[in-house]
Amino acid sequence: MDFSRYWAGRQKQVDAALDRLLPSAKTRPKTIHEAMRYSIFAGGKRLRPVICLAAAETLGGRTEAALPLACAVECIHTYSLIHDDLPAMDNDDFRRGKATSHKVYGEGIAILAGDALLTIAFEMVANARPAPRYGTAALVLELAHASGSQALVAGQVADLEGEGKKLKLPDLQYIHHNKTAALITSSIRLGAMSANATPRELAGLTEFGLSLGLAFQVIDDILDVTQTTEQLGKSAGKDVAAQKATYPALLGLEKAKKEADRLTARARAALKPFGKNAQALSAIADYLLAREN
Ligand code: GRG
Repeated sequence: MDFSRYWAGRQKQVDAALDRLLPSAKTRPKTIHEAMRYSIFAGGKRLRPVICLAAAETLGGRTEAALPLACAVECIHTYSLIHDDLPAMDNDDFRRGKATSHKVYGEGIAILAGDALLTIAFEMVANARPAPRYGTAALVLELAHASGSQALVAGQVADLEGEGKKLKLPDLQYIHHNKTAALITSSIRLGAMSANATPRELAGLTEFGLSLGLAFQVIDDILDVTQTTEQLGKSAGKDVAAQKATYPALLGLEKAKKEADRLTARARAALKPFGKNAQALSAIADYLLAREN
């Protein structure tokens, strides 16, 4: 498959759907809608929505059915980045190659833009067409669990509280699992649910998502120490500066790279039962391992 073309095509579909589903920048109060759109369209990779669509495709589902769920996940992800960049958290000036939300709109509007993106994500899921096996409540619950205090928020709490402390590998794995892998896994599960996955199919794709999500964060930690700010579009070297526990810090760069390879291989192995239908998901796993930003 022509992977670059595949990815660009999916990004375009996601961008068009986000544009349709978000209030226009002229909608009153304009500032908040401008701020929501500023961060959403700042140039993210769209990994989570693209894997959501690819999971649906693996099971023969329709892209149109998965798109609102894909957009919802991107809204949650973008809210988490806006809040993570705030002075009270990671205090960053630069994200997706642009000034962070609070630098452009001020802290108050940045907090509210995050809140509004979090909220509209659930509106998108509630308005999505349910599948025979997965009603609206099941879809809402899936996203709520992945974004809540026992997943995404849990990871952020552990990350904040771990700064400057000597964390061990299991602590780091807990952070990665919750801060990163939970939402990535949920993106895949939502795509699979939109395609009316059987329990067995859902379990297989969940296994893929967990390994992919963990690999993604190990690679992110590696890129933080090997790439420049310009290459990343966000501040490089932040983890070392904040004395954060990361795979390179705990294991060294070489072992961290081996761990990323091992997790990616585990992710690909979980796709075996899906054969050729999982071609796109498999290519995504390879692309993420080789990525430079
Ligand atoms: C504030 C509740 C709350 C949570 C924040 C997501 C997060 C938790 C913090 C952001 C910083 C970080 C390193 C998160 C881990 C996940 C990650 C690597 C995010 C970056 O994802 P990409 O590379 O970003 O997909 P783009 O900009 O391409 O969408």
